[in-house]
Amino acid sequence: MGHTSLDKIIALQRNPANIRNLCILAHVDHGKTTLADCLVASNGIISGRLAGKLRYLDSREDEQIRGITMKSSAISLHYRNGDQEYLLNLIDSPGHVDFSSEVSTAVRLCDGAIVVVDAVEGVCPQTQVVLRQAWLENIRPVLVINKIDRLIMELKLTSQEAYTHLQKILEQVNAVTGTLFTSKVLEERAEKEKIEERESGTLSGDQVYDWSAGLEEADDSHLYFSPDQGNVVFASAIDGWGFSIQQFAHIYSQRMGIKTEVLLKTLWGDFYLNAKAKKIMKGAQAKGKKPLFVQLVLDNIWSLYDAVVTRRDKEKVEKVVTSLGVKVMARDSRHSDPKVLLSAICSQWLPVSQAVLSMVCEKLPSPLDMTAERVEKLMSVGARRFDTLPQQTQELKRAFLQCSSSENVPVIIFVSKMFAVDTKALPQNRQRPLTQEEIAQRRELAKQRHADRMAADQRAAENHKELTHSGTPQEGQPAGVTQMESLTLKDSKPAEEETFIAFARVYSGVVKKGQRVFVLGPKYDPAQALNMLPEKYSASDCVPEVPHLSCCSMESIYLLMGRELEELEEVPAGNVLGVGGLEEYVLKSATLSTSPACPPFTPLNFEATAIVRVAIEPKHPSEMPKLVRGMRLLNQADPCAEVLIQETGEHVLVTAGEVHLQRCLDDLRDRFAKIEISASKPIIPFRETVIRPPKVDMVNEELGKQHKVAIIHQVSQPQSHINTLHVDPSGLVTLTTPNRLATVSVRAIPLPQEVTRLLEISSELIRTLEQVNMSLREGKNLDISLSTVEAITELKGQLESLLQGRKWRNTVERIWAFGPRRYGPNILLNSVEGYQRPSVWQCLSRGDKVGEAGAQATVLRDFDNSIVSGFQLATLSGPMCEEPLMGVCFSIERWDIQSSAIKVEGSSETTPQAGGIASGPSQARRRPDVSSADCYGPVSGQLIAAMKEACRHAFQAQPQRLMAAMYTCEIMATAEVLGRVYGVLGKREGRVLHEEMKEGTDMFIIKAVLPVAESFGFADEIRKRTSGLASPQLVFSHWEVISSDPYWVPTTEEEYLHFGEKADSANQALKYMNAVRRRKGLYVEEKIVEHAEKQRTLSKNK
Ligand SMILES: Nc1nc2c(ncn2[C@@H]2O[C@H](COP(=O)(O)OP(=O)(O)OP(=O)(O)O)[C@@H](O)[C@H]2O)c(=O)[nH]1
Ligand SMILES: [Mg+2]
Repeated sequence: MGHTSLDKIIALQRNPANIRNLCILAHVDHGKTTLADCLVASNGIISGRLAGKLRYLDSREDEQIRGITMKSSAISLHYRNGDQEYLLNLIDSPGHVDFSSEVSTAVRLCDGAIVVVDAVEGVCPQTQVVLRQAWLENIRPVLVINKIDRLIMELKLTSQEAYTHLQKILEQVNAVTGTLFTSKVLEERAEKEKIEERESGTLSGDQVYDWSAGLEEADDSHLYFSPDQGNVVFASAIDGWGFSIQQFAHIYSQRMGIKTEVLLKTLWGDFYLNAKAKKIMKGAQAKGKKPLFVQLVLDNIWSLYDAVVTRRDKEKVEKVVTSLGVKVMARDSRHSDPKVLLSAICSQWLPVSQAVLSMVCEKLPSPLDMTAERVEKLMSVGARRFDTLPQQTQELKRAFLQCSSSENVPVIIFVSKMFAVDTKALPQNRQRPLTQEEIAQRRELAKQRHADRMAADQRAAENHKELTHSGTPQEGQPAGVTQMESLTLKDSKPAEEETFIAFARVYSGVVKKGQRVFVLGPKYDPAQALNMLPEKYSASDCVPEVPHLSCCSMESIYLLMGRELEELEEVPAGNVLGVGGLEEYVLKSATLSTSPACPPFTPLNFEATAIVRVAIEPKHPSEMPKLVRGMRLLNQADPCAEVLIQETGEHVLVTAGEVHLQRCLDDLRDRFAKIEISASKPIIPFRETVIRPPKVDMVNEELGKQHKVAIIHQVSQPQSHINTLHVDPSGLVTLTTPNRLATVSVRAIPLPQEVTRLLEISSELIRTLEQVNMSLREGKNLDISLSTVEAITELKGQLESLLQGRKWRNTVERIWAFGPRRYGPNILLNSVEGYQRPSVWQCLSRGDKVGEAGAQATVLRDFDNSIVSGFQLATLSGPMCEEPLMGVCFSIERWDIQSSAIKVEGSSETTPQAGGIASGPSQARRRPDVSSADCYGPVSGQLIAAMKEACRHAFQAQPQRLMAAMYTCEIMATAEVLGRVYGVLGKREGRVLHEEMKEGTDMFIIKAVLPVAESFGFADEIRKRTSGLASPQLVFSHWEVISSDPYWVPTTEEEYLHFGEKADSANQALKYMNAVRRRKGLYVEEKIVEHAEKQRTLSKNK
């Protein structure tokens, strides 16, 4: 098949029923790009011989060198299936965890996905992740089990064993889908019940829950992968073959005279052929017969491999070739590598592109089949419910479902990422051969220009003459001016070498080149805008004053063809496209529309957490502006990388992992900044926490009671606070503001681990909660969805059940705030006697209990905010090395303000002083007069500082620990290299969680946790030590307390004996802490000269 022409593709774009937008998803190295090559080759874009070797869609140099894909890229293909012609917009995605954000950007634009699974490795961690992502975006998957050749050549399985193995893989994949489905059904059912419950009033107490209901009703058969459903292809992309059982059913129905439908049902499964009775019977396994699949399908392939590759049996091969009716070129059959001959035969006999593409056309939905459920999900952002959106917005749902390209529907586009291309490579800048007409036209133009120039010269000469004669300059101007203009035009042409193209899809309407559209930011609210804008407002009017809304014109639109772009005039609904000219308006993703009623789409689901940070600076300080510009471009070009300027002034780049980091640095150096840069060692994040006093010392000896007290007394009292700070032996810290008008007493308590974890995973929810509270305080009423309320109630319930016991009585009700940044994993607790503060859970008691809440009439005391701010500051950077705190509860036990302080502020007349009476006599005596308070500045500021200091001291009064970020890693390794993998893990403080053998292979899967701090170079080291046989995938998992105490000094006899006097050799926590302190320019307590005497003795002895 020749190269499909652009006109053909443009024609196909108009028929959404025959468009398939799909992506290829899989674990790293399972063969996505190789498969894509085969599909691309079927369109004649690359030669069939190179398919699988070229990896055409890996267009970056580093992708080719490393052999992994790093970005998703799209290509449009044409396919004829029977009498129908299809347009396939195919997106290849990366499988490496570091780039999983690229998968998110791809999945959003598609309706279906090809999930590729390696026949040897089976379901891997990333396979599960991509299945989940496809599920979350409601797109339909089909399965390709790739690398079947490895079962033959590497594992040397028999066809029967291979069949069992393939069955297992299918089971694994279906198990993942099953879990996703079950959880969804249960969730939906719970939701439905809750709504019913609300509608029908209260629930009767003794209702019986029937958990199985719902699962049985819901039809899930279409979800599972099964060859007889036609949604599974078995393939070897590298050898160019692949088949679904449909193909074999057709072949054998002709040959054996069995109906195709019968074969379709029986080719996969426990069926066998009874040759005598000429019947297909059930129960192959029980009777020890060969299943049909083995006999009719696998055996053929096995014998072909055997003849061509293993035995190189020329005669047999010739026989096969003639019986299959394929043509083999002489140079292929003579080639020294038998694989060449093999793929020449196979790719004609069972072309993989044919199998995969026909499956895609038949099984994946077209843009017209978009479900209402998916549309609602896309349109309802955050906590908002779809039915709370304005009427006009809800009407847009029809536009989505129709996917119409008529002139009167609004245009809706979603941009999922921005990518940079070399400006020279854009089609408008590309040089192309001219047609005869164009050449003629140009000739005419040149002639004209020449004539003009001659005339102008003549005129100028005359003018000159005139000038010298009469001295009037007017006449001479035009020529001079035009010259100037052409000069400035040339100069002002942007010298940008990178142009940003938006990776996008049209959901409704026709996109035209040069069209003006609204750019809707993620926080844009259509309800607000519709109120503010005049009716029938269009994007071509001037820029309106609506928050998060701007207008732009789409300067150029492109067809994405892998490495190349083709310029288009218009793109109808249902297609993937590239849009140029948005770089000023869109940072990473955006929604574009001609209708202001369109809501912004829900943000992409990113699976990866950006965790590796490096500080970057230019080699030559004068090149700073270039670096800043380069980093801005990089930020735009990468969906996951973050660029920020830290409080310290450093320029910091945050990436998902080591490989990602390397790619970002390369991009920065070679494309965006084009300067030499130097990057710091990765900045490893830590958290600071307190723990309950340990029961044993460092040599595992029981600690006595008096010892614990000793630890607490070690806390030194800094000079500046000598008069105002008091620490009591139980760890209660009391601090008075410098003007001695306010006093706070704070105690730090470690939170149970489960609570910390819960707070951590609920941070998004807590942020929503905080927003709701904020707007309640401002007297606004926010529409929050039922599910959000449920989620908050559930969080509260979970916290209550986790915080049990005397110490935590009523804690949950008394929570004052979360921190840092108001949603972090630390708690501020109100233990002030007599201070009834509105609870953070107040949004829950809204609605049904209005009267009750009103009756309680809890009000905030003055300066409540200062206490919260002080707590936020204290939790943002702790005293150990200024890293954020985690898992600490600060309980405020006393809080007094002298009434004069309030008068000074002049904020209120007479305030009820809850704790005022309790203020100590000493403070009362030293109470200064109003004028002297002034020199300390506003009370609120002093209180913030005092609160922060009090928290820090309270923190230091407890045993302090660092927390390290941990990766989980899954390593697949063969038995021979297992020992070495353990060696590397051990050296880097990794901990093996479990190890199991992968069924049917000699591979072990090791699951381990590893501190991020020790992970740099880990993957490389493992790969080197095992000669590439094992490669780990690191994913951020959680924070873990480092058990050693960084402040520990030996105190007992045994400890001296065990660790020596300095005892600084084994203290990992101290090492980490000092490294962080040094990086931040904080004071590090250490001796520089070590063992000086010893060295002298050594030299003397020589
Ligand atoms: N034996 C065998 N090897 C294959 C097959 N398909 C791909 N490979 C090899 O597997 C390796 C990875 O292939 P890619 O296509 O780059 O894998 P990928 O899934 O695109 O990898 P990422 O994009 O990095 O996630 C390459 O060395 C291919 O040659 C196959 O069918 N059989
Ligand atoms: Mg790839």
